[in-house]
Amino acid sequence: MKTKYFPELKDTVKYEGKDSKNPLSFKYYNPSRIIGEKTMAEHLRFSVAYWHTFMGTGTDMFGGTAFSRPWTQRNDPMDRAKDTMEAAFEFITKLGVQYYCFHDRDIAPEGTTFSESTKNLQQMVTMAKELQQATGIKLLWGTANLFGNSIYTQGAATNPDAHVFAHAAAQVKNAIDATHELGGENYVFWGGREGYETLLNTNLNQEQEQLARFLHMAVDYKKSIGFKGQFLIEPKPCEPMKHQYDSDAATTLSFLRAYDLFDDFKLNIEANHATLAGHTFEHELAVASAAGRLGSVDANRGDLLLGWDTDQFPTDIYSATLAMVIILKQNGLGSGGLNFDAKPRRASIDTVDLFHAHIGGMDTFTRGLLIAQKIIDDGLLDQFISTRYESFSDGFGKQIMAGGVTLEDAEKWIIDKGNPIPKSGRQEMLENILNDYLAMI
Ligand code: XLS
Ligand code: CA
Ligand code: CA
Repeated sequence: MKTKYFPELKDTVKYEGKDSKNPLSFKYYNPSRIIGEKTMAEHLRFSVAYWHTFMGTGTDMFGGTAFSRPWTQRNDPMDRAKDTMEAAFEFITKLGVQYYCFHDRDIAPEGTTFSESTKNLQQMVTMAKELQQATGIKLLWGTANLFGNSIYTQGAATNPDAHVFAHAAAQVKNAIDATHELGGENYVFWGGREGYETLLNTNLNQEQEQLARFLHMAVDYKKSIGFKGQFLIEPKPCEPMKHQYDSDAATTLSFLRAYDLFDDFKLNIEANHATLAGHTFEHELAVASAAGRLGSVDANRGDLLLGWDTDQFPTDIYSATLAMVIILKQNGLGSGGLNFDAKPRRASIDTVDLFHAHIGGMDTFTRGLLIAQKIIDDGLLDQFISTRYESFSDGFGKQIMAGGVTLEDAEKWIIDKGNPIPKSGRQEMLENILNDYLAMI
């Protein structure tokens, strides 16, 4: 195996079982092991995020570059892009992951003109295609960076200037082309700066109509070129804007319904965005899944004490278990996957930290998968929920759901039957059962 940028590992990361003391091994993730009807790799569909893992420099609000990677040493931006891509495929191969995700500007530097940026992107797509063929690594999704360039300061599709809208549309066209060319299985729209700072300069209706138009144009383009990947929208409530239009799953779903886009999009749910929105990760997954619209997941976590988008690697087995229950119940993520939109902390300066971070995230979700499968196989928790609602599958409850009951009928029925007797929700018992499952793996 080729070793240029990651000498800490001569070969791929191996499954060694939970008693292994080797920190560069998987304790739980064994890609070919069958769970239910699929292998672990097929269930989990892990993906590496190009921007954090290969472009990240550890920068924060108070300080610049904390890690200077060996693939970012050459002066020419295209040389750096090529070295970065070579490093990316070495890393992903060694990690044993099947997928990666990128923004257009991650893989190719922006040029001085639009055409030069397009040419750079096309050149890097050619290189990515060769490396994908050589390694078998696939593209989970592509996207366009519509937030970094200062022209997008006041939004891309929702910018008050049609000139900026046109630039964003042209950029998205090329990013879809790149994704299509590389066999990308999805294409993501994260709202970036699609939001507003102050109502004093904002026309809310106009901006949302612009956003809808933009997405319709993308759907039309997708169809015209025969791109079969799934379109995904990624909700986020704030950061960079104070108010974002796609603030959470429920808001995004009603936006899609209102603008006749529901059938063309699914959601990409990110854990850290869920908590920023004041929800749990599993709430956002459940809302998307209940609407038949859960398409993919950005598997990371925030820090509730910090309250910003810290994009940390997932380590919480409790949360991963609840997520995997939802994913298994909808029979998987289809063309989606679990993308580690996460970065090591600023003090984790070594390239080996990138392996530790991903290995931890992968084992966390694998444990979630194993526990979730057991919970579903046992059916205990499902049984509790169906019993809790059983009064609606029979008698008067059934008539209510069939639409055959009026308020007057309800009054008559209550006078006849008397007041309801409250029943316990048994939350603590259920939490204890869940903890018992967590301890079994
Ligand atoms: C930023 C988002 C972004 C999207 C892709 O907070 O998570 O990285 O996933 O543009
Ligand atoms: Ca994300
Ligand atoms: Ca994020």
